[in-house]
Amino acid sequence: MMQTMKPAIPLPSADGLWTGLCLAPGAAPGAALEADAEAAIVVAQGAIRWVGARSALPAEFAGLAPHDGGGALVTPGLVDCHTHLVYGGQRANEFAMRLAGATYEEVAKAGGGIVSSVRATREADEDTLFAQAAPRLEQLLADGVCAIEIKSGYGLSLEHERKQLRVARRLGEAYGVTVRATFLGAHALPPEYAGRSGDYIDLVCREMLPALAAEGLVDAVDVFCERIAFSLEETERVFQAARSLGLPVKLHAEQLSDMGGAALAARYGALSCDHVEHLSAAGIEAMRQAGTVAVLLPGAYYTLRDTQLPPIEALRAAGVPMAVSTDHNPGTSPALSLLLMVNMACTLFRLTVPEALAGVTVHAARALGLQETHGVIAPGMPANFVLWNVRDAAELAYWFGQQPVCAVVRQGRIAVGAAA
Ligand code: DI6
Ligand code: FE
Repeated sequence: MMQTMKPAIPLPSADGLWTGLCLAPGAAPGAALEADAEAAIVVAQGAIRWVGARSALPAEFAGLAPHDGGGALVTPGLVDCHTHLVYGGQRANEFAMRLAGATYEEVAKAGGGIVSSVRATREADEDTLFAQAAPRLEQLLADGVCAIEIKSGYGLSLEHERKQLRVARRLGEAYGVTVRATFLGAHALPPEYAGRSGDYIDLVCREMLPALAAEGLVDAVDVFCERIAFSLEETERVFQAARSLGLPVKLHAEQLSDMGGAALAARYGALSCDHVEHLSAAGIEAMRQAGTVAVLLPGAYYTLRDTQLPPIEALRAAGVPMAVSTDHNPGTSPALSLLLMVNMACTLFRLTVPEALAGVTVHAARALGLQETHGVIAPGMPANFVLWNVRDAAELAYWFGQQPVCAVVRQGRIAVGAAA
């Protein structure tokens, strides 16, 4: 089979002593050091061994191979916790339709929308899908992303969903990046099941999900619960199938209307409820109790020129963790910069800078069930961190269209930049 992946050039190891660092607020919660104190990170065998004030560095690490950070600001590797990165084609034509006044729902009803990406995805073979997704992944990685979720949902049959999920796995291997593959078979009704959504949900629950899970292709299960997609009852059937296989769930919830999806998802211990523009007070309370993360997707809000803001103030007051993600997809969020989403989360949704940065690190990791390994810089975790060419963490939210990365350590390797 033709392999369209990049040649495997081994990246340099990040093992050694990193100095000349300034830790961003919240980057290393366990490390006690004063603001502006020089920080150091020890990486051994690809994992964080120690992090703290350089002045407190244990003598045993002093002689390790040096990496000079040159005063860079350091954050944990970013986590993009909601993407639909693997699909065939693109949908710029719909952008034009919407500019002419059509709504997302009208475009979908006119045969465009998700179903048009389904057509293009079914027509593409695995290598083609890989080759189309790879440059998009490279864009996200250049922004400091070290872990990413990739959903299926443009195949809508066992064969084509498998193809998407296999590409997601291959991308993770080829680029040395943590990939969580989420099965979103219940994303849209495939045309061959028109008028028979119950039968399609049967197929999802009885055939597609068990087969793909048995092949090790599924880390979590998602559903698009919406008027133009699947009902609350159908969503619950998929959740039951996931539960019987021991798989965690998440939900596209209350994006276009309040379906009560968040409360249902919380009852199933969902990792996250995503979009949540129309989330109710009852939904927030259910998420709080279940420890479910609210994933905010400003790229989709912006693209759809939505005016219904997610209930940020109420989520904040309830202490529901808020993550921020690109929702990269060809219809409603063709976004390829997680840092731009940080800017938009602040500007459009009025998150504070620390909230937005937590949203693409610690809370995003939790939205994927990766809180033990990603989202903060802590001893024992794989080495994933980013050196930024800025003095102040607020600059990460303030600039837009800029790429202030100076180095990325991903999975213990220097993936971007070569800090000496
Ligand atoms: N919500 C979204 O934002 C994407 N899917 C979903 O359920 C949109 C997918 C598309 O339009 O292709
Ligand atoms: Fe989405």
